[in-house]
Amino acid sequence: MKLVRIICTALLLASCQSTQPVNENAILPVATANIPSSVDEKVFALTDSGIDLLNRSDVNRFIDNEVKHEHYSRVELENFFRQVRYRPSIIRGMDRPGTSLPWYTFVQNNANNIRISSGNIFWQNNAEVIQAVSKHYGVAPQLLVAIVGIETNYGATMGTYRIADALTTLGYHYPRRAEYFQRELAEFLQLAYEEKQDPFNFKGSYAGAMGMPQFMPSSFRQYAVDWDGDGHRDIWRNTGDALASVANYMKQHGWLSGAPIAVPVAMQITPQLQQIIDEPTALKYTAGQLRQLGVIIPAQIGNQEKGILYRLEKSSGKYDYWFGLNNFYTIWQYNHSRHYVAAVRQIANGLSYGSTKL
Ligand SMILES: [Ca+2]
Repeated sequence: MKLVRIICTALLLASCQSTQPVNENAILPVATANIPSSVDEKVFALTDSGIDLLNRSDVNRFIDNEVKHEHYSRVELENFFRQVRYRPSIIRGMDRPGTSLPWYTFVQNNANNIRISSGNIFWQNNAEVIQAVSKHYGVAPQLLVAIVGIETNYGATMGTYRIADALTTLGYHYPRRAEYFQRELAEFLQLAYEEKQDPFNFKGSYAGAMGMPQFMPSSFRQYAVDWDGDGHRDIWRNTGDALASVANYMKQHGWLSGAPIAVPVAMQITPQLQQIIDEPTALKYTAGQLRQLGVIIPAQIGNQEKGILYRLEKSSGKYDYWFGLNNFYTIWQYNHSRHYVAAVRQIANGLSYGSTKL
């Protein structure tokens, strides 16, 4: 497939990284697609920025590797690097904290009543496919709606950056995450080849996340689904493809049908409990262990269930405490932020159509 002649549509993709992030939220601030590029941004070719990419050894190593896949010729890859554009606003966007806001602000920004009522309309308009996808994958319909709601306001704000520009800018002008984004760039080029599309036709967030569910290229290649069977995983324009891709991601990451995401707990905070709250997010402590430390967990949760003790700042200096269960951790893998998971839950439980609360 030649880079220069592929035709196109828009594409897709998504969210998150299953492996690496060292610190929470390092990769994808929530709703990256919602951050606008500045209108007066100076856009110029990477080759005009004083650094000829094709003279860089890391770019040439990348090209050498890609040529081995036999999807693109060396000339095509060199042309690709000549055509990409450096976007300074992308670097600024990455350095902007996405989820360091207190919960009471975060939830207002991401899971407010407008977001929830828009979700009801989205559900009404897509009831049949939402139900079918949910049933097929065994993933709650309100979760699927909440994910596309928080990510892109139900497909309204999927990002306008060319993915090729975003991933190249981050891969070669953002040293802190260069390795990750170069890997995503390689995944992206293979994905464009597989979808038989021109890489320059793919649009998304400044971080390279695509479509209604904001999949990164690696997630797209691993989890995106062609629900309607037209030969394309169109998570930008086909609601079935987008929702099935989210459902597949959640199923593959351990979603348990019929189980809650989190339950409220009561406790007197102690230094030991605070230390547990501050630990990295993982299914580490059982309900039984936490009960022995004085945490009051609803009786419906068995002693053997593992989860995450976390808190939400409901107003300045005042906290609610929660026990996040298996499904909390499933959603956390989609975006490594406890606030993100809690906001998804808030949307899901606020929707009129969900029969059970998560
Ligand atoms: Ca399709």
